[in-house]
Amino acid sequence: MMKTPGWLDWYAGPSTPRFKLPAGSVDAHCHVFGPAASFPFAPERKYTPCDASREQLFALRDHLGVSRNVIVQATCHGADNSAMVEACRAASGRARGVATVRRSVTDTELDALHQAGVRGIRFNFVKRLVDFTPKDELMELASRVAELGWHVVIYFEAQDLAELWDFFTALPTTIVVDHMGRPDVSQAIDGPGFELFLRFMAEHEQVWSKVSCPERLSISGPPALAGESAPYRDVVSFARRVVELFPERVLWGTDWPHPNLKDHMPDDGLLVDFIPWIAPTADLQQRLLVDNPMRLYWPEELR
Ligand code: 0GY
Repeated sequence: MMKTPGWLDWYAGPSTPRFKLPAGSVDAHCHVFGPAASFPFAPERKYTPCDASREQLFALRDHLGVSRNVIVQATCHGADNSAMVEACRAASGRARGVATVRRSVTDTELDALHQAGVRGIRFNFVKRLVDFTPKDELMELASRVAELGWHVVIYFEAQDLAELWDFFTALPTTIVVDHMGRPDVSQAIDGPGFELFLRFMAEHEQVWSKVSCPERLSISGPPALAGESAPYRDVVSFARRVVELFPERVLWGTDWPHPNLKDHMPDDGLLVDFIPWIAPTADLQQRLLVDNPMRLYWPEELR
């Protein structure tokens, strides 16, 4: 299948991180793409990626020293969750999933997703990735999955938060924001955009955030060589602020295989080395990487 022109393949041979992840760490945001020959991409997709199989994801997991994955349905697979579900099944309890479902999904299908390890659904408001879905349809789906104890993952651009605020805060589930709501890191950290996001979290205890994707948000980019300075240094203060203000409601993930990046493909080892810059103490690291994702995705193991 023809990839989208200019599509960057994921970084083969990631470096070995210097930062040693705590035992039981979870990569709470990653994807699988196809392989297209077994799991065709959705006709309504906005991009055609490279293949990125579950075996390759599990190899990365082991290389980085991660214990578990949360595999998020990517828009290129639409509402056909098969590639993600089969990856969860193949992980033998070491993966959970976040699905995309439409209003037509049956209770039996939701139960089957739950059996496979799915614990959430994703609502995507990024216009370059998906067509618009009416909010009443999304609210209906949220109410249905609330009964299963699932949460809703939301992906949006910073400039759309004000308009979506009332809808988000009316959702009847825990809400997990992708990539800190995509702040503009060229703006001041105490500027109106990021202040609004911090207020969104401060005023709503059900809202969690992934402090992921520095490579997507950064303007400075990675260092030329992984060295003394922080990778993606212009994102550090933003992510660190979220971790320090809301240590019990943050998650971290690689976002492998990094869809739609135009400038560079990140070294996943460097993304692990970003963590101590944003979660500087062992206590913050333990919560970010282990305690929080376990509470959200594997609560039965904590009882
Ligand atoms: C991400 C980011 C992107 C893509 C998707 O589902 C997707 O297609 O989420 C993006 O292009 O910003 O989190 O993977």
